[in-house]
Amino acid sequence: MNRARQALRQPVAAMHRVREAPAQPAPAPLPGTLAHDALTGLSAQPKRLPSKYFYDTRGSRLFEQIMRLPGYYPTRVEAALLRTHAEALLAEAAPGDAPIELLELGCGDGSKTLTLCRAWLKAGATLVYRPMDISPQALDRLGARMARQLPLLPVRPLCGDYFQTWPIPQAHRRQVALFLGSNLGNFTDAEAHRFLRRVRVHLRPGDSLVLGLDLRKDPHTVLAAYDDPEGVTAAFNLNLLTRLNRELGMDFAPEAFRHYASYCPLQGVARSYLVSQAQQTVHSRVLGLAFHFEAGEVIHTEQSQKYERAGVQAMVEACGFAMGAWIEDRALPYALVVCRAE
Ligand code: AVI
Repeated sequence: MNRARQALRQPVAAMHRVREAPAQPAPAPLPGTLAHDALTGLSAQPKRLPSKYFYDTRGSRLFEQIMRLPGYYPTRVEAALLRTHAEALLAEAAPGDAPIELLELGCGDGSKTLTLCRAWLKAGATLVYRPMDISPQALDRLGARMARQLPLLPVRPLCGDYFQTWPIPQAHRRQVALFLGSNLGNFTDAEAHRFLRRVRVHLRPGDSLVLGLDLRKDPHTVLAAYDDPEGVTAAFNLNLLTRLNRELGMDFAPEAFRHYASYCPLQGVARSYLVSQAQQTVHSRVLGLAFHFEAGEVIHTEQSQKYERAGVQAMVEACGFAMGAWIEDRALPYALVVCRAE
């Protein structure tokens, strides 16, 4: 039931989180679960929800649509860089002719990597492609596509958490890890450092990590990427509430919230929010709790960091890498960065 309209007629809750009276007290959710993160995030001031929960089945489809939007430049620009600079990337990330184990952290639909692998095979590299993803369905789809479009490429997927499934390095092979799509930018600074350090621990000297990173540019261009007139990013953001309704027995009325995107050119951060359109109280059957929203109150749902070269160099060096090649699109600033494990 839509509590937004009902809440307008109720007295303002004194607290932002109210314990309901369940038949049985709800058990404390385990850290790292949606229940735990929603409980913590919706009890915080300001409220927040982690962006990793965007990607349920519908959210993943909406993200595929976002990547095709005219205003969402990162996917297009990165694909063009990989296509144009594939050979330079090979020489920088995997010099010499040792066989390469190409690990892709988060596999997507594989279209960009397909182009890269095709060019590397053509340049004479010996290559095994190891897409890593939490979703077995995504890996199956990708495997089928690769088999159809590049049958000469050996593909050996790894399903699960990157760091738990990371393959043991073999003496004669060089590992090259790919972390594309400016996915690093969705982490906080501390999370990005922790992630890079963990990658570094798994690589040996001579191995490398290739990052695709969105860079600072005209703020209007960045903002347009997160606030499309087609409304796809809004639907993607609001889908988070539908997911909470389904998985935590919540009664969010998505139409009582509105997508809001901002970009701070000083910090180089795009942020997305859901803004409560009325004073309302939302309940969770699973958590046995109610959460109060003032009209205009926001849930912070995503941040997308836009980088600059000096900051990237400091970050990768602090995490045990040496910065190698920096391949940049100057028209719509975006970079492929080779980070060498030394
Ligand atoms: C996956 N990630 C890098 C995208 C980004 O640009 O931050 C997710 C996204 N959110 C809204 N549009 C795209």
